[in-house]
Amino acid sequence: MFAPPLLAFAGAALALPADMPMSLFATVESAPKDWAMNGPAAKGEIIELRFNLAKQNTAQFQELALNIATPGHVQYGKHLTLEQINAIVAPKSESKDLLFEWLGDHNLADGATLNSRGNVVKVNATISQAEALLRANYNSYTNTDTGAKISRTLSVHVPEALVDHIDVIQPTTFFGLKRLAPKIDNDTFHTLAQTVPSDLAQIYGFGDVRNLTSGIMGIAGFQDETASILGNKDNVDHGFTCVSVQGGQCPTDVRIHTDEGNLDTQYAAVITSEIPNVYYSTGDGAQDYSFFEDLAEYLLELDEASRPNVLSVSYGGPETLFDRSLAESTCNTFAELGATGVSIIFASGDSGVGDSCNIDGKDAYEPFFPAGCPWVTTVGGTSGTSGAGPEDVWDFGGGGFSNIFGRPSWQNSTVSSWLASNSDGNTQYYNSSGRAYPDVAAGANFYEIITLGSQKAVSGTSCSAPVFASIVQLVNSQRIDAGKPALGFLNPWLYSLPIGANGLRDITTGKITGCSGTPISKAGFSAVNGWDPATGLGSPYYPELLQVGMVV
Ligand SMILES: *[C@@H]1O[C@H](CO)[C@@H](O)[C@H](O)[C@H]1NC(C)=O
Ligand SMILES: *[C@@H]1O[C@H](CO)[C@@H](O)[C@H](O)[C@H]1NC(C)=O
Ligand SMILES: *[C@@H]1O[C@H](CO)[C@@H](O)[C@H](O)[C@H]1NC(C)=O
Ligand SMILES: *[C@@H]1O[C@H](CO)[C@@H](O)[C@H](O)[C@H]1NC(C)=O
Ligand SMILES: *[C@@H]1O[C@H](CO)[C@@H](O)[C@H](O)[C@H]1NC(C)=O
Ligand SMILES: [Ca+2]
Repeated sequence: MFAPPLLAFAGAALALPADMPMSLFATVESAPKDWAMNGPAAKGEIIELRFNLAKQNTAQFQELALNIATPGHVQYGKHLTLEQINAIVAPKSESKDLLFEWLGDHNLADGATLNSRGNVVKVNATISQAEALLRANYNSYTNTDTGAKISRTLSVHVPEALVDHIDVIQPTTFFGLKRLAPKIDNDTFHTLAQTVPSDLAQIYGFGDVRNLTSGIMGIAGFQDETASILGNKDNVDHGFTCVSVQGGQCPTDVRIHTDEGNLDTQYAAVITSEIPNVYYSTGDGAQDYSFFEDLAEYLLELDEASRPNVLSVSYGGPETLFDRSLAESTCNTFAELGATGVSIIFASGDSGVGDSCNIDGKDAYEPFFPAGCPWVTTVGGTSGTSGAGPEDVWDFGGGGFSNIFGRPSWQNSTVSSWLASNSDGNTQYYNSSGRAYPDVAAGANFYEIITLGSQKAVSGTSCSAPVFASIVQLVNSQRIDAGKPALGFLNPWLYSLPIGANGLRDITTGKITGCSGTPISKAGFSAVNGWDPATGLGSPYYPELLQVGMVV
């Protein structure tokens, strides 16, 4: 980070009038229901304000990113460097200049920093300064579950002249991403059959994978989920490298008890074996609202050889909880990371079609984010992986339609066909024009893991994501050995494969549920022949996926 030279030349061209009109930039009606208001925030409290400058040419960039991911296109596989991406999307220098001028009017320009990409400005301000700058009223809130305390405002303003120059201002109206890791249930370890690595090897066909060492398998960790370097019992010796991003914790002891980190790293290691695994333990930063985007920005800044080929992420939360501008900005950053050649894999969530199933006072299915971002590959859950299968739907796997992101072209005909024959009804409860997910599925039920040195079983699409991601990494490592580029953003390719063969096995029985205790009856989506919003295109079958993955 560096402080930019301060606008020596900016005065005449850009001057913001002292009495400049202010425009409403963002507002929410109230705090989310688990945040109780305590009264005004302390005027002297310091918060780190973050401004994402507006990127340029987003549509043009996304068309290019799509071409790069579309088999048969002349640009397929021609991944971009960060410099090439910046050349298209970097904010106008006028945007930065205007922002610094505005900050300067409030004596905040001197301490402000610009990241090396030139799109994020941060500055520490007192609550009084932030309130004057943003014409805001910060109150102090306490989370009723965790006791966490934060200061937020229900509305934020910017000078009219700056509205189009800024994409995101936080922390303002967004209450943060806390407690969004999918639930991991301990389940009944002693009475039910567990899914163990050898089951997955048999069902997904990766049992006799040869010794691969090329490429990097990436696993994301957030919210203080550290991971033990003690492997699964079938894989005791195989570990990972932990990289601390933004102050995230790396294990100092092999006996770490966080389940999510252990699950993700243990199953990635079991499947990818000698391929280097990197666990990106990502801290919250000054506030806790932007860690998905922060990790994506971190990975973009790496040189190509140190970037992972796949990033497995088993975290997310209801789309309604996210600030819309931040969700859009994060999803756009995922598009950039995909265009550099990284396959981003997210868990679809563990609440079926939703928990509270109420959006803005209306009964509705509750889609998940980032599961509903069109630039990631979203993995739903299956059952039946303990033993030899067959797989059916894991009842709680997340599935649905985004209310923020529209249906992307690569799933248009697939989802249109499903809509035309959909027999689940309840169409008034979801937005069928939104990006539909999941894209694929993998086992979510009763995975045996090692935590604190002993076995336990966990369930969730937190299991599914690292398994699908690791199988994609196996293909990537062999592509790299063959001198081919990694697969990058997967979806246009996956949706172009004939359904039910060529690497993905159609799941046709079972139904995801959700909305229990709400007025919506028979909520859920059934698995049917072909794509469905319970299991997507189906679960991976490695030998076939490798075959088609090597010739694309
Ligand atoms: C804000 O203050 C914190 C705590 O001193 C520091 O870690 C952070 O780097 C500061 N941010 C900026 C933009 O100066
Ligand atoms: C799972 O087990 C741990 C430790 O055994 C316990 O602290 C935790 O509350 C349990 N979680 C659930 C959802 O039962
Ligand atoms: C796999 O290859 C690596 C690097 O060549 C080697 O260190 C390792 O021992 C091999 N593992 C097995 C199981 O053959
Ligand atoms: C439905 O989804 C579209 C995006 O496809 C969005 O523009 C629209 O606002 C959504 N409608 C509702 C009611 O959320
Ligand atoms: C999406 O698919 C439908 C049905 O196949 C078709 O009518 C429509 O033109 C397609 N839209 C786009 C943007 O391709
Ligand atoms: Ca199906």
